[in-house]
Amino acid sequence: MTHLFEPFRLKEITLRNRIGVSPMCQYCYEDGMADDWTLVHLGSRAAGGAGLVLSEATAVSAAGRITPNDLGIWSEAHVEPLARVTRYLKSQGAVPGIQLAHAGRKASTSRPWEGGGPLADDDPRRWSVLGASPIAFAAGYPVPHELSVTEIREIEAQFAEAARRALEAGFEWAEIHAAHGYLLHSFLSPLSNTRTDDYGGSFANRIRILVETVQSVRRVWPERLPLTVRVSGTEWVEGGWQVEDTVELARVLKEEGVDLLDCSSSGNISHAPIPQTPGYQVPIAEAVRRQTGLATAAVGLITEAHQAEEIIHSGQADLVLLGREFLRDPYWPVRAAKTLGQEAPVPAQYLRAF
Ligand code: FNR
Ligand code: 531
Repeated sequence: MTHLFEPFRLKEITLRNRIGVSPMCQYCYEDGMADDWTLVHLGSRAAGGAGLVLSEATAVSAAGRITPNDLGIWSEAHVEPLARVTRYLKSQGAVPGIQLAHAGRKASTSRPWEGGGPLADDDPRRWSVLGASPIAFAAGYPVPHELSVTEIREIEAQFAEAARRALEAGFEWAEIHAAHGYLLHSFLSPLSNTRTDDYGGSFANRIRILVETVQSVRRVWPERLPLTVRVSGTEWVEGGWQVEDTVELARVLKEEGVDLLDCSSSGNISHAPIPQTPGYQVPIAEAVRRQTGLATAAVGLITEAHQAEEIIHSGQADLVLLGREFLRDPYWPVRAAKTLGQEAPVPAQYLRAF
């Protein structure tokens, strides 16, 4: 048995292999409602053999969307359309996961194929953006409203409410999005958080909103189900969030009942140089796993079967998450199994094709 195709048990959930679909925004929804695209897009990757299928960033409030067309779970109406998807994912042997998100100061933008920047001042869909401090993400972006403590607590409660709905919708894995410059990440970094109250300044203060969000979600998310966090393990710039901070944060989150850290990077500093080499973020997952014992997921330019196998075999991470490669090939797990001489998770209907 290769390591990549060994099952992975976390709490009472067992993934059939170490391969996950990384969250990937589709920006094609009306009022946040999952639809046929969600079913086919995620469903085909479950049929293709992924062990874990993570939804795209799913907004915990309308204000927390990146674009007007984000997926959402801010109302009860969102539950059944999502439940239709989780039922199918489970029927194909995959574990359905949801990424709970709030875009913070990077909200109210257009879709990538419509330019991707802030919605124009005269765009009726535009809304005001929120953040740790009145510091715009980049030139041309709006200066966010600095959240009050009361508003911070309201957002923490929105994450918990979203987790409750996610449970209702049949998700078995919840990931809190604290990466890529969105709301929770923007509190972590001293480059985007210059607050002088209990949510800014010291490391303990800058991680407070994330810790409190984890605590509020953990109170509603069953102990038997994995609760994970995606972080940007480094911002790739001096004076920004560093891998050492991530290791320290991981120690705290492990104590708070987080079961795995999903280790991405960047997204908070618009001009930061990001390496584009195979597995460029794997060392972050490795550092966290080796120094804290917390399970980790590695993500970022993981495209080849032997590369993925080595990441798991060498103990750099417990899971590999694939983004773009899974867009190119929903059946990547089948091909990887064939490459590694492993029994392939081929749907019976397709057996003659592989
Ligand atoms: C992404 N990514 C992303 N990340 C995240 O945490 N939540 C999300 O909703 C999205 N959305 C998204 C959409 C699209 C179209 C792409 C290409 C990427 C980042 C993604 O999950 C992954 O971390 C990166 O793409 C790096 O992995 P790959 O693509 O090199 O395997
Ligand atoms: C791309 C991205 C990856 C890593 C760092 C910064 C940006 N993604 C991020 C996505 C939205 C689409 C672009 C999210 O995290 C929601």
